Amino acid sequence: MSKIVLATGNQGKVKELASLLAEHSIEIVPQSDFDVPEVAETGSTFVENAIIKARHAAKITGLPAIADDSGLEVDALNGAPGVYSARYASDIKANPSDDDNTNKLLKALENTPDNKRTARFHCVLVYMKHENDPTPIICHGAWQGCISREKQGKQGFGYDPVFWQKALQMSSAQLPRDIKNKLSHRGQALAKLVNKLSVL
Ligand code: ITT
Repeated sequence: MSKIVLATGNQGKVKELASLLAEHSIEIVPQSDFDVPEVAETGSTFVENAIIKARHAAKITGLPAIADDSGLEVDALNGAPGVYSARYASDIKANPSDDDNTNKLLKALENTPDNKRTARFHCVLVYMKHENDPTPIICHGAWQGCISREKQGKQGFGYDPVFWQKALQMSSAQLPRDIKNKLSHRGQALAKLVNKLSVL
């Protein structure tokens, strides 16, 4: 299989996807190697945004591309922050950090009881052979958890410090990396994608 460009500027995603793909004979090049600029994520679904990012990277590099659009769905917030997960606290601060977003989430759930703090991460991965690929491969993974009251753990990125795994009594920022990669929304979506790519 030829080189594939990884259409993300998020280093947390690059690390996880690269370590998962290293087990397969798929050669991935991060889009930063080609100076691919950011593209506006104007879709209202993970699927639309992942297609926008994959198409953009494929157009600029001339290579097949894989994009990841992901986010956190919190039941007590009617599904927010959802597709806006990376920009959740942008009403408070321009270009919010992971910490800004997580603090806003903890505040929004301040009065939510423990049994109503259920949430899940979603990840949609899209593979496009070229910018005009009419049949992108689309794979979805979801990972169930709940939102803790405090941040715990230093690994991972985004909302990992508050994404609590009850069965393991750990946040996803405390899980060993290989365990997160096995369980996570991204790990699940990537396992499906690798399977589909292997039959191309
Ligand atoms: P790219 O668009 O460049 O890929 P991004 O961070 O803007 O990077 P998204 O629009 O897909 O990506 O937003 C995903 C956000 O969802 C991410 O910034 C985190 O806040 C959150 N998120 C997704 N997967 C996560 C994970 O495994 N752990 C923690 N937070 C995660």
